[in-house]
Amino acid sequence: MTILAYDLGASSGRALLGRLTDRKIEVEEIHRFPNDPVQAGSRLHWDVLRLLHELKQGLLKAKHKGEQPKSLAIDSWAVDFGLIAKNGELLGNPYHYRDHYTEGMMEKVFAKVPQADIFARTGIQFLPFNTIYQLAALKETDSPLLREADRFLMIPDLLRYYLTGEMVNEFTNATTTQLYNPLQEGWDQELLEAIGIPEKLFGPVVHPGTAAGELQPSLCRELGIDSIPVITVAEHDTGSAVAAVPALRPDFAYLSCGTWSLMGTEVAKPVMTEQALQLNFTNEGGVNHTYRLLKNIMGLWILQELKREWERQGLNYTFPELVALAKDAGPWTSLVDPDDPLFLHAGDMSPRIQAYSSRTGQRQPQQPGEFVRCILESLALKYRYVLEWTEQLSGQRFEGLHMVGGGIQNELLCQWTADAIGKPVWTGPAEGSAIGNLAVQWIASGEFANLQEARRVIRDSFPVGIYEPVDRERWEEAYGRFLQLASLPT
Ligand code: LFR
Repeated sequence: MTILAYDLGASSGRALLGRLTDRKIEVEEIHRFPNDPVQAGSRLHWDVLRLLHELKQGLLKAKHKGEQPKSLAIDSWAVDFGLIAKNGELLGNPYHYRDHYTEGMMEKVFAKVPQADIFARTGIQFLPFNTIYQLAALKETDSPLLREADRFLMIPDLLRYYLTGEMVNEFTNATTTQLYNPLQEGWDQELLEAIGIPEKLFGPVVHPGTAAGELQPSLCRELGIDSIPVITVAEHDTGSAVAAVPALRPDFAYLSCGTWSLMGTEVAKPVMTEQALQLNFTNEGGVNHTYRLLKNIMGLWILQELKREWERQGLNYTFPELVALAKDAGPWTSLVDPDDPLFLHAGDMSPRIQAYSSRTGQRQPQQPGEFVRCILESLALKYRYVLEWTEQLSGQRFEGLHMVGGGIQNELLCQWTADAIGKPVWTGPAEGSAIGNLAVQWIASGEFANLQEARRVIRDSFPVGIYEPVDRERWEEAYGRFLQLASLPT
């Protein structure tokens, strides 16, 4: 039985066919496309209609292979959204969460609702680009988009709406808005009221694995295909990635590694303690009413931006070339906290890394290899920090760390992560989000009884890489220095 998964990341998207044969999953990537944000004047947008075009290309490619998928589902990055007018049309082009329009908005919202209160209602970490601050920014500027809006749809909700004509808000993404109350299991109406966002925009929330319509007849005619049922999965890509972690025990730690690094553990109930608030951990909704107690770490974004910066200077390196340069560069030139707000927005990263290094009394990296080494070592050390706090907050001890996502192709990072945490790292699958997307479609159709069974089949279907920690003393010493210069709460 063939099914179709669309996985949209912050820099590229893909369509994959999934097949289940003899309790083994096979995936075939049939379409891959860039997802380049577009700067238009002072605003940074997602090109959502181009994404819809690419979804259609995926359908055509499946058709040309003679496939008629039994179902399809979409997952993407979180927090971003489109607003729909009364006539059913999209108002404007969705903003990119790295746009500057939310700057200073967190503080303004806290003046209306205290920060601790927002956490007590939502359990969600404070990131300046959360949907709540984006909507508050639209409200503050009296945006015509918000004035005219009748419905709020997150990116996969919106694309699904284009495919099916039905508007449904999906749970895992809904939680990332910081407007969803997991204790009341619904949109937090008092919070919405306090920031002046009309409740009517928000529809009922459905969980992953729900039937959410069929391809519209007009679309089927346009492409010359038969209709396909559309399913909600964990439409937040991180939710899908964690669904694909091939862990056999319930108490496991994961690191979903891509543009972002998302590290944490799966919990049955959100951990909404004072300490979780202080450490800015989050509780994002997952499959089967689970929650992901995790923390966002800036991830490979800084490296992606360095690569683009050098490209602008005419220096074209591939990622493997950059990693090779890092390997050859001397260790510990400089360490940075990758989550310093300096690194959040697009732009030249090398002067920011140099500024951070000077500010903290370290030598400035000069050569590309030194910059890349600085970022990879710093990420590994930040992983150690977040893993230790995940243990504390969840009251668990992890024997190792599961790494999933495209970032596992960076073997140096996997090894250094093992070295930094002093525990084995188990890698795979690299296409975590897409495989988690497929798995939930198979749970919905009854092929898998539950998430545990899905994870067992994923484990049997994809090889797991193992990295054992080495060089412990040097990493311990570096960790001490890292904590000091990053001034992290310990
Ligand atoms: C990862 C991710 C993160 C979310 C960030 C922004 O792709 O979905 O989980 O915090 O993108 O949406």
